[in-house]
Amino acid sequence: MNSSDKISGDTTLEENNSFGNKYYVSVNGSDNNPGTKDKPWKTIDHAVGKDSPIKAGDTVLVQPGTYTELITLGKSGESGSGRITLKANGDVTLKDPNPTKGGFREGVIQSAGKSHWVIDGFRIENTSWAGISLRDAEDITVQNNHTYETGASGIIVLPDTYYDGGEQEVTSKDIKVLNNTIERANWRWKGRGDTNGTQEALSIWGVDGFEVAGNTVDQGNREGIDAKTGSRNGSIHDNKVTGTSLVSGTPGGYNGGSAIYVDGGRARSFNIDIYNNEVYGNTADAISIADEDPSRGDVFDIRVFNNVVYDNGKQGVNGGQGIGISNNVRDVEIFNNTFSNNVQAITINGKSYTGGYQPRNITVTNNIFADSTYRNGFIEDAKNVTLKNNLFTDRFSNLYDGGKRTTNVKSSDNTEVNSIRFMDSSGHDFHLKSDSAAVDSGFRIDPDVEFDKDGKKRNQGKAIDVGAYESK
Ligand SMILES: [Ca+2]
Ligand SMILES: [Ca+2]
Ligand SMILES: [Ca+2]
Repeated sequence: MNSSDKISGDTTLEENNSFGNKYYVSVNGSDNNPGTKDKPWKTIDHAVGKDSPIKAGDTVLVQPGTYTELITLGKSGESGSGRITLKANGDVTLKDPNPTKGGFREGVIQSAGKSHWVIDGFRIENTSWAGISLRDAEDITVQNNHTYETGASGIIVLPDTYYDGGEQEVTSKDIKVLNNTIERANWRWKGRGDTNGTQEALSIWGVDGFEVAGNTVDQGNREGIDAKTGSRNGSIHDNKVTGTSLVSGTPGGYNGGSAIYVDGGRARSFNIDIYNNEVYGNTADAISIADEDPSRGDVFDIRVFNNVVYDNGKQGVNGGQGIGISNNVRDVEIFNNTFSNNVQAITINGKSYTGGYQPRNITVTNNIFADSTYRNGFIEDAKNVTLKNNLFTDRFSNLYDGGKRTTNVKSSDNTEVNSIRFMDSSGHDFHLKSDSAAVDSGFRIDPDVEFDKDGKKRNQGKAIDVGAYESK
């Protein structure tokens, strides 16, 4: 945990600079104009292009209307108050001039090697590839945008040219993606083998320092939020992710594809916090920590807490994990989450088709595993796993099923109850009734976690409560 303010549940949006020049774009403008309010420019691409007069600290205000153009950031701002803001000044819709052509890396707002920007408030729809695509980016905030039916990602940060793995693939840093709605991403992707609509709804690829917070990700064809390929020192918090993986994996659309995904890929990925998210109604898995390329770098130092994870997976069709940890992953803490009505609440399984070491040093504490439809959990090919002080319901009376090749799996002080006593389980209110066994039954408080999912102080009453919400 880098700072305590990360867990308050509040998302601080970047404000426009009060100084610097303001420039305007209007559908009735002309690119021969000076870009003033009375004589605005016509195209956004001109406003942000390399020949535009805008400079560090300036703001480009785009007046209401629909703009059909590709917008390429042609210059960089400076850090702090020198950032350049591109902002929708009302309802602004951006469209791809050619939504059936344009592939990998194209975004209706796009950049390569540019820094110090704020992109704020646009609706972007019907694109051939991404909505917003930032390559080799530094210190850029993307906030309050709404992407709809993008061919690939709604928002993606990625390397411009280097894809061979290792540190060289980590080419972006200090990226914030805040309070956006990513709706129907990967809309061109029809299923396995289809080369259209690659990547994920919200992709953080090779980024050192990121915050993905307050976003809604809804109805993507592939995965939801993915921090991958060397992404590190970041957080994914206070997002809602639902309806992902509508056709992911195929056949039938139901195999694989996580709503929130950490994938080490071709580089080391580490120091990532996943908290306060609501992950529900996804076709396949909810949260997965994995490494698709164990030959180059592993995944470590991951914390998953205060998440509410329910109604994920299709029983009999896929694993439907609330959270899954797989091979080449170590040092993961999973605590104070509420899982309900998933196919499986948790799996820790290093059985690998790609190599790497068994998942190890995994602690699972103070979680609620409720009403899993198949089983609470499964542990196989894992080392040093501690399950302590979790509360669960299970018609088979098992906290987890143990498979083969496990070493040092410790299970203690886990409690089975007939009912968790949620406030309204069928209405998806997983706060606790006062007589819930989860109240005051946590075994410690993490010194870095001051608040519950609602931002309410932890450690009220006699002790911290189990699950994502503190009752009293
Ligand atoms: Ca296009
Ligand atoms: Ca790797
Ligand atoms: Ca308490």
